Amino acid sequence: MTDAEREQNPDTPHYDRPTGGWGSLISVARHLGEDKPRAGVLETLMKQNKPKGHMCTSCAWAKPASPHLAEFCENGAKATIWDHTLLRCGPDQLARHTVSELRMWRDYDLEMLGRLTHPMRFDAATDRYVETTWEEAFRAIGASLRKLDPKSTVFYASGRASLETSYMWALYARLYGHNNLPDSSNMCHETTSVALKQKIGSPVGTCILEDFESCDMILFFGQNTGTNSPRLLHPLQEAVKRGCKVVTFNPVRERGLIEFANPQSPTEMITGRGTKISDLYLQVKPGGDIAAIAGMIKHLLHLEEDRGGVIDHAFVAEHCHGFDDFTAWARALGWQEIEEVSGLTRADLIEVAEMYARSERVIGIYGMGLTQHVHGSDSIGMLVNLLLMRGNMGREGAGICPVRGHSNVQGQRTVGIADKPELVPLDKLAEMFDFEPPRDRGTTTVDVVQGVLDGSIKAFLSLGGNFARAIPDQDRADPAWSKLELNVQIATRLNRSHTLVGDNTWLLPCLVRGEEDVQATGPQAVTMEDSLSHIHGSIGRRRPASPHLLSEPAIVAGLAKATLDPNPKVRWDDWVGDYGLVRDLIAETYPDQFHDFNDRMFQPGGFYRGNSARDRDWKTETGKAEFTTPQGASALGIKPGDGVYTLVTLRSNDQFNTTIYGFRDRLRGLDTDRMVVLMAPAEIAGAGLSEGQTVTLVSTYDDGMERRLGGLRIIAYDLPMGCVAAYYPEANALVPLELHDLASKTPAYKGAPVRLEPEA
Ligand SMILES: Nc1nc2c(c(=O)[nH]1)N[C@H]1C(S)=C(S)[C@@H](COP(=O)(O)OP(=O)(O)OC[C@H]3O[C@@H](n4cnc5c(=O)[nH]c(N)nc54)[C@H](O)[C@@H]3O)O[C@H]1N2
Ligand SMILES: Nc1nc2c(c(=O)[nH]1)N[C@H]1C(S)=C(S)[C@@H](COP(=O)(O)OP(=O)(O)OC[C@H]3O[C@@H](n4cnc5c(=O)[nH]c(N)nc54)[C@H](O)[C@@H]3O)O[C@H]1N2
Ligand SMILES: [Mo]
Repeated sequence: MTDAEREQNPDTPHYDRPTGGWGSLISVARHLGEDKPRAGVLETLMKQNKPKGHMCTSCAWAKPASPHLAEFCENGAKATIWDHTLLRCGPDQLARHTVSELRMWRDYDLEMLGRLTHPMRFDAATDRYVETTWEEAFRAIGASLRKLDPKSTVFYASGRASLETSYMWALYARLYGHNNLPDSSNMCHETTSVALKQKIGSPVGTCILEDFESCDMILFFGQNTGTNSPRLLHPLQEAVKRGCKVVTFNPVRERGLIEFANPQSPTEMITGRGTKISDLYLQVKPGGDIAAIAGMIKHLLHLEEDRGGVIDHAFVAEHCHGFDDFTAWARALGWQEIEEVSGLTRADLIEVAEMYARSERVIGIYGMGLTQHVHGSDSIGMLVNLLLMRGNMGREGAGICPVRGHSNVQGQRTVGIADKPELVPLDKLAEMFDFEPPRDRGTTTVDVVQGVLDGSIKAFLSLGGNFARAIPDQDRADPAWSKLELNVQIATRLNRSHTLVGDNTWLLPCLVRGEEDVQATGPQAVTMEDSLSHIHGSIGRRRPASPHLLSEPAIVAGLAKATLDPNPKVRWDDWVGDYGLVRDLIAETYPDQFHDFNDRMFQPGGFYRGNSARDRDWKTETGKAEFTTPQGASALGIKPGDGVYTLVTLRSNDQFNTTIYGFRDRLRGLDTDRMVVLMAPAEIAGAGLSEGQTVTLVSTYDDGMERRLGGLRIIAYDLPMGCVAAYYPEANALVPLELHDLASKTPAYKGAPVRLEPEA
């Protein structure tokens, strides 16, 4: 077994203390100082992720039934501090800057203006945002939508809005007449929704928190736990202490998967020593996961022939389809190709395969490292293949566990925000609300950008998020936004999408989840679904940042009433007065999963809405779990070579998507202005470049379009050969829109081909 610690190239930047520990406490304390939170934020934090408290607005990881004293992590704390800042961005502040000027600002500086306080509209004459009233905004937006063809409009949602808001948003779109309901998932885990549905008949992961108590091996693919879902480190640490083996596949040596010190363990805090997480850390090349898993599978097939007892034949025979075709493919694939594409050695892959063969209950965890590739669906299919071979699906302590992003992104799909009408009970909606829902397919993120570029999309309404900054090819898309006939942004802080204005642009500020939401029947609660399909109630208790804010349900209702003809079955005002009525509608629409919703919403640990694949009920085309054969050994659309590198876009430890909290990527030992490109030392030397030199990255995607990003400083970093890494969203101009997962259209943010041009 290799010692994960010793493998780190000591000459490149890294962090050698455990994740968590004092480092995370100090970082939280610093943000408490720098980000100007309002008094009482610590009290709010202590209630976070606990029954009758508010659910964190950062990641979607599960909230346990018996929470820790502080059930929040460093990044959850940053998100809360960010939400409850003292800084304010209202008409007075925005009168000082033209929108053209704001468009040049960094993401960090835009959000640092503070919480949006008033509804505003863009005034082209002065090139500024100016105050408006809610009545005027709803009236004008409704009137614009009434003039447009519904099919030419898009209702985007970022994965933060509650189940109640999301249900209303999707219903509003369908009553108006379209399924153009992309959400942030279309840039994220849509690969999961499509691939898992096809392969195991359920679009979400099969694991629940208890599985972490009995698994004996965890395989981690492309998910950066220490930064993006730190509370998962707790069950992980407990599993490791029980003797569970962990193997990580990731091009970057992410500290959270190497060592973790629990800030709530006095011993670990005093000794400064944490728990080693990964037994084996394999720096797979970007896009090399299909090959890596294929190598393991080849060895498993070999072991089966050699000594038997490796493949769960009974399970495969009873529950699966496609085994022979897939194993024929794996047998035919040569080790040379496997080693080349994965960048890993046959010996290492055999070692993991042996560990896997010895393990009885295995969980496969993954994140954006698998989903954001041209053949991302194939990578997920390979992980499913590996798990199915030994019956590690639909059994306690085993299964597949995609770690979702936004705190309610999974739930948004569950309650109807879907561009794919077949996933929504349209007949039921038709009956409940007495209308004919649209049945045609809606738009994905990629379709939306194409539609904005070619002019077929005329209106864009955004329920949160920062779409224009999160998408691929943003330099190409930027100028097109101003041509929209209507642009509506429901938001909490100013961001780049709000600066790409047209004549009819509206900025509608809303409450955050931690704020008190009082409606006609009193204070309201909302709900969300975590990554493990558990539903939680959430109550905000803080005074709103401004008296002019409305809740998201109230904004959706205000827009809908102004857009649609009255319908006695659609009672927007009643629903806003009592969100419990919206939960009743959700329960009526999805009775199997949401029955007795209002009674169950505060169940400790959340209530489980179930998963057919977990029960080995395969809702696929064949009625069985599918072994699938990938299209090739690499997940990349374009292979590196001859001065062409695979660009991986990364999140730092100091950001939540396009919200940049600061500039320290502590867990990677980096403290930069983010305009950097990371490269293996040997790669820098081989290309005749030197550390500290400034370069331009140029896309080599061959479609006649120019894509460049200059001013990037080279940093030597412990990475595999053939790839470079830069930060998201700064590097998004280099990701071609057309380069996306073939099955789901999730952009290939982890696999864009680039070359380097030295700057003078
Ligand atoms: N603090 C914080 N928390 C967050 C977020 C945030 O920005 N900040 N974002 C939220 C959202 S919306 C999401 S979707 C999740 C994202 O969380 P993750 O799924 O962790 O996403 P990333 O950080 O983009 O990348 C994951 C990892 O993939 C690795 N990787 C890149 N290419 C490959 C590859 O080809 N193969 C393998 N095996 N690994 C690869 C990268 O090195 C990185 O460690 O986190 C959520 N939580
Ligand atoms: N290159 C590259 N690009 C990527 C990725 C990548 O890994 N690499 N990851 C992709 C992924 S996984 C995702 S999920 C997308 C993220 O895409 P989005 O979800 O669209 O973007 P966010 O950055 O999360 O949105 C931040 C904004 O949301 C608003 N906001 C915050 N809280 C609330 C709230 O409670 N209500 C409302 N209405 N608004 C709120 C604020 O105004 C804030 O500026 O980006 C994708 N883009
Ligand atoms: Mo995401």
